[in-house]
Amino acid sequence: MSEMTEKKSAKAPEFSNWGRWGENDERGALNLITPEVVTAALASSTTGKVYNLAVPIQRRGSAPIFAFRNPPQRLSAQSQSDAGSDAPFGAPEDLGSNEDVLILDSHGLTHMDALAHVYIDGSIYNGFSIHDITTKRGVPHCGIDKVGQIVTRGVHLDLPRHQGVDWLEPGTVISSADLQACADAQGVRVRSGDMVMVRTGFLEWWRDQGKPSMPASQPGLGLDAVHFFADNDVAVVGCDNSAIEVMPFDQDVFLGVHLALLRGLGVHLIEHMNLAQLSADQVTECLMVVAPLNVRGAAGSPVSPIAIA
Ligand code: UVW
Repeated sequence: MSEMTEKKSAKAPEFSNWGRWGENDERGALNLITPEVVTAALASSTTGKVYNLAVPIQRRGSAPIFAFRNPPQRLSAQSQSDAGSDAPFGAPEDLGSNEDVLILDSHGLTHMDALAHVYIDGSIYNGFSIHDITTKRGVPHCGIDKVGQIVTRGVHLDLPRHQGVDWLEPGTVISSADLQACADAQGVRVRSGDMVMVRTGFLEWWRDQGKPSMPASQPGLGLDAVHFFADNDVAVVGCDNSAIEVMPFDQDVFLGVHLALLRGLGVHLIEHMNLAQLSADQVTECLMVVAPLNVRGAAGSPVSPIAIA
């Protein structure tokens, strides 16, 4: 399987890190996480309490799933019902094993979007052509396999707590000023290479509503919020809602925030983060560790982001 490197003369978008780390760069703002950023991030862990920010992987009830995606399935591949099957190979009759087959959409529950996730005008981040991409091979450029492992400082911007509400109402558009006001109130200054996690309270609202199928309206980032991440050189953005950005889309720009962050700035995204425990414990800064599955050619991966407060 040859790796084509076809590149079209795509026009760089308004928000752009294209070329900043070289014309062949496929990792985008992850380049901001230098060894100095990693060692400085270690100091943001003060209590040693560890949080798993993923929702459970189960068919229903963890988070809403878009209708064009499938709920995850765990099927038993082997169980006590197969007991004795290894006896012909010398295994004792009462010895067996339990194993599963997992069928997971890469972008279902808590997941990371690779930079190849969204395209427009024939290209993804850094101008790589979408014509390299095939269903059999997947994405040869900017896939989740280019991420590796992420260790950096996490900044949790808890908007509902800052605004004195349980959650932001569906359709609330979050601006740069909202993010800055929350950071100021929390006494935290966002630094280059940070992972910023924005809590909207959406998952708590969704549970309170009796877990409806994908609500058409959710609070989330508006187009203006992109300035906050660009100005602060943020490496990764996470959110507890389904698409990072507000739904319906801000100013009717379809996937506008996805395009600006992933395609323009090369900022990876994590959706459906479970931020409730960080909120309960009022954690605003922590050490973050995220390792997506190293799936060659995938445009995203389920993740279990680990926060160490
Ligand atoms: C969409 O693209 C709507 O979804 P996600 O970014 O959650 O994978």
